[in-house]
Amino acid sequence: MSRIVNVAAAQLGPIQRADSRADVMERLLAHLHNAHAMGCNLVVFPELALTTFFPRWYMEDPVEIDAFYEREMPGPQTQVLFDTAKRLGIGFYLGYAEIALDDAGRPHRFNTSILVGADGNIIGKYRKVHLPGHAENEPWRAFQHLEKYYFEPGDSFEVWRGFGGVMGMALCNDRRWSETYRVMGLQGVEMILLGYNTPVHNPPAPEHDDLSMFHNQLVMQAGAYQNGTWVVGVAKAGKEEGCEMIGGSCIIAPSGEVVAACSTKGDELAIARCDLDLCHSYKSTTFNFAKHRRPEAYRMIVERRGAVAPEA
Ligand code: CDV
Repeated sequence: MSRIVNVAAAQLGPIQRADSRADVMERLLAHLHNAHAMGCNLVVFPELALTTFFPRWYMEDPVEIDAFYEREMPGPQTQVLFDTAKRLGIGFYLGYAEIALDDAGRPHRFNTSILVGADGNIIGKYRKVHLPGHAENEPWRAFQHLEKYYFEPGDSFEVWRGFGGVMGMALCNDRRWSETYRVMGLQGVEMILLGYNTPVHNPPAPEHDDLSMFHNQLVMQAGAYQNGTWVVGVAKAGKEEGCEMIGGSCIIAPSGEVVAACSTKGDELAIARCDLDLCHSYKSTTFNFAKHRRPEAYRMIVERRGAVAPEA
């Protein structure tokens, strides 16, 4: 099987609250068609790609809240995406808000992504592990970030066989944590797909605002190089409901080099021909984990959560 994946980072411009699922679907379908016309076989959409980034508002009405979530995937409004992808023979990664019912019928809400193969079947599902922001209503902020209120955290980073290689998924804030990449690296990941919604302004640390694009690239390039994997990072960008979000969607090689990038803050494709065999020279030399890693020196990574400095 070919080890070349022609990938499109399918950046979206803003999705306003008044935009319907049908409006959004038209934009996703346009991306699928354009990517297919350019010879791509995998399209990567952003985090929460079907709606506006609703965790910026505190809501209490369950009907209002649940309107942002998908109860089934594919569902009545998303079936067309699966059908079109299958007809074109193109796979996709999609971020969305998920409601899942447990055995007792109780709802659980997750910030989720799926990987869909060129045959239209779901290869894997990932639920966001690192939920940033806060759980309480903090109305004094310019905008809120209530992911800890709206979602339960996922509990694992898995990888799946697909597209001729080993594929992994992550979502937004996950990209800032080296553990995200390393846990997948330890499972031989060759391409990590990652959607994000990142405001330029960081209310708890406005002194970081000027560095938001730098940090975006820094973490993804480091994660790619240190694990010898491709990384495809895709933004929902631009001014959404008054909140300015970074763009900077890009495709990063296992060398850590950016090989394709979006230049606008709107709907845009960045495409690259990704050879999964390029992972090998990093995974077998500098980052030959079996040869060079020393897990016995890393125990604190899993045993300790917060930092504890020695007493003065
Ligand atoms: N959607 C996110 O996870 N956004 C965070 C913001 C809050 C900083 C991010 O890490 O980009």
